[in-house]
Amino acid sequence: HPHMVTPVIEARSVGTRVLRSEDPQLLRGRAEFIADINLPRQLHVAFIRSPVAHARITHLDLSAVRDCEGVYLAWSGVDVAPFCEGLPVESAMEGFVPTTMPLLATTEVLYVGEPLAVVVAESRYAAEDACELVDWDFEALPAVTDADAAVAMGAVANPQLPDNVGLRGGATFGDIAGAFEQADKVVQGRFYTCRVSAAPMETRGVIADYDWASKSLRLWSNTQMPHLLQSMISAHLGFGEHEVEIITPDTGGGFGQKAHVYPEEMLLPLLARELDRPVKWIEDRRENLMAGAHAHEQYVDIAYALDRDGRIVGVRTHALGDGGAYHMPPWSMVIEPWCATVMTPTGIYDAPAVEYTYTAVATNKTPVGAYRGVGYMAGTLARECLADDAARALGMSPFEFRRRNVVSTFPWTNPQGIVYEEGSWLESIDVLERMVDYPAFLRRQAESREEGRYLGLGLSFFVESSGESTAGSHAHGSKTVYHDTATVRLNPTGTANVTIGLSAQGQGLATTMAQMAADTLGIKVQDVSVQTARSTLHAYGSGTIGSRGAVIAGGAVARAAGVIREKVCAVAANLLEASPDDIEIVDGVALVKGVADVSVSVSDVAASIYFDMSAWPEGFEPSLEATQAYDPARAMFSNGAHAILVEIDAETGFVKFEKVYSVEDCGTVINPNIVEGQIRGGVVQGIGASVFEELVYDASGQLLTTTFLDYGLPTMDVAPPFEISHLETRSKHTPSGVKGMGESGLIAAPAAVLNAVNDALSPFGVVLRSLPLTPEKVLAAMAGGTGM
Ligand code: MCN
Ligand code: SMO
Repeated sequence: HPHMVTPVIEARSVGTRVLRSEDPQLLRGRAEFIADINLPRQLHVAFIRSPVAHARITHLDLSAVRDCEGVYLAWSGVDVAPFCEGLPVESAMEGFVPTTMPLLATTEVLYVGEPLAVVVAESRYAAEDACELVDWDFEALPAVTDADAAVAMGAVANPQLPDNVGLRGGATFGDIAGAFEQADKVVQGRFYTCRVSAAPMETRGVIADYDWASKSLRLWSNTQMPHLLQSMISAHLGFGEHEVEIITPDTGGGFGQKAHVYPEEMLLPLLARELDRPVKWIEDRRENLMAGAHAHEQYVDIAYALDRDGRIVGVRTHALGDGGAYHMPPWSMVIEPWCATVMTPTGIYDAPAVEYTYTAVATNKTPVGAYRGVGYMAGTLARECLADDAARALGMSPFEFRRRNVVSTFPWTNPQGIVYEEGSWLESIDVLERMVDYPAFLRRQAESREEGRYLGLGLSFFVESSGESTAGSHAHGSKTVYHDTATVRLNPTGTANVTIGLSAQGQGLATTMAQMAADTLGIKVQDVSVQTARSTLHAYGSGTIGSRGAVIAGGAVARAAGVIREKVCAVAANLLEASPDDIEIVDGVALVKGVADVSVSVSDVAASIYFDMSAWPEGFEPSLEATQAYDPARAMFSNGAHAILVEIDAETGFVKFEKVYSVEDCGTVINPNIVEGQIRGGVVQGIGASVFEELVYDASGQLLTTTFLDYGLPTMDVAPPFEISHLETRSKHTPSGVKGMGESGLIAAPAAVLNAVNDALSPFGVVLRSLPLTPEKVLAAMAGGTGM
């Protein structure tokens, strides 16, 4: 996109710790989440969900439900099918086997929690009570409950995927066979990332309101992808796209789980139209743990061929993902194993040959979707934990092994042909080693072992493909095209309103986009108000995913503000009798460069553009509102590392977190407070996914963890203190040199945790490779001396 000229910004608020403009509402309880919204005449929705993992529906009678007091409607899959066959997931990837997820199951249920029927009543109580009266019968079918069983084909999980395979693929780059034949040493391992939930603080929710007179549908959803939802509703339910408005209120976290289109979001518009009443559904926590997209579950088998000097000469990796019962719209069950292999095999290492394969299989469990750094987490875990295994095998420090293999000259093209334009990969090793004071740690570790205390330090280095864009997607061999806009309006008083096409779930986009706009316009950040995509009627967006907000929304804001800035300069030049090229704007004042006392305020310029034609230069077009799109020309990679210090309680096997050291390089940091908050939150989610969290199924496919008593989220009492260093290798391709970083914490922390635990366990001669690192597992390793 060479035509996408972006203005050069003189940073004034970018890089400073501007306080989040979002927080006053959030902290004072004045935010408006979807559950807070109530429409006149609204009715309430509850779902009847499958209690079994896999069965044929032999009998389903809703008449008692319908007869229940306060019930307005009850529908089964048979009632819904004429309106919509379901949510199809297709892909241009060769060999991809599509599925269609019904809005309500019709003939078979494929996982516990799958929606079977929907009930609308005057209250949620009435709806839930009525759900109890369903009269049903099932004929049990064999349940496929893990990926290995799916491959073994003892039973079929979903008749739409007769081989249990959603997609199988792979590729080889360089002489991989030669690398392994000639290797001095081969290290390898099978790593397992357990099934978890993003568990956002706020569960999902939908409100639909249809007006038959104007044929307009308003749909409130706390989705990360409002425009995709609008398109899906139009394509699959027959509403006019121009007659659908998606409204995203304040949202309490999405983390990828809300980056999908769900059956519930498709059903509520149909119900509102049918009943001519607004309908509301707020997911409860049990539903969220059962039916919100699950995440992560996969095995990664990885091997390094090493030469005599400890250099990686080949990487072989295979990921086997447990995708659950359907492709999760729109990303499919493939993204988790695909990202774990295609996006991560080389990391920061100069490996000349790569081979990967990936397989996504169906099981009778909740569909797996996106969760912060989807697939990157498993791929990074495998690669970085194998790096520590290799260092141990070579008798080398883990820093030294990485220094020996790191790429240090840029641009670097990896064996897959992906170009990395810049990075502080070597520097991040040096900085992290200094931060942890490695020699001092080794002394402390040795001393404490003598007292029967087991300390461990684990490292993890990452490269995050951020600023997800058309170019980034194409570089990785997927064909997604992204489109995002922002609108900037300068008001007569010289303040600005900005609208972006991305909805926000807590990332602080309103604050950081105000910083981008303020610096481009040359005004104070307090004079900019940002509206994130609360309504699809305004700016357009492809979704708050793939750590793209800073780069993409930031780029669109800078471009739109750049258009306005030029107009301000043109009028200021006219008023000051200077050339527009000689005008600069500093702190809300337009000056003639090099002339001290010739100036006019931006507010006076803005007022005259609105109200005083005499100020305009010849042929001036007086709009002070601009909409621009942005999609960067190149794939964008940020990088960094974490070192995590743990101590294992030898009595209980409990992993205690003493300290996290983080190095982050996301180019120019727009707001250090926000970036550091993203690191802390992401790393603590990574600690959760490595030690505390697991969605557990029994052998019959029953989900056992449906409350926060059974599903262990990390809380403040396990969150350790952080020390964070910023490196700033600017991108040449984005306004201000910004790169994204919103997923890095969760991408990289689990590898550091596993490496730390294995470092602590090294006196026992065991290596663990399977998450979560529960006290039972750690104690068994200490007692038995075998790895698992
Ligand atoms: N930022 C910055 N300087 C940079 C890069 C980023 O100040 N050089 C700021 C951004 O302006 C933004 C935040 O850091 O305010 C994250 O930016 P970015 O990396 O661009 O990520 P996105 O804005 O696209 O957010 C999405 C990303 C993803 S994909 C997931 S998943 C995730 C994450 O952000 N979900 C979150 N962080 C989350 N944080 C919260 N609180 N809630 C979620 O649901
Ligand atoms: S998992 Mo983030 O929404 O890309």
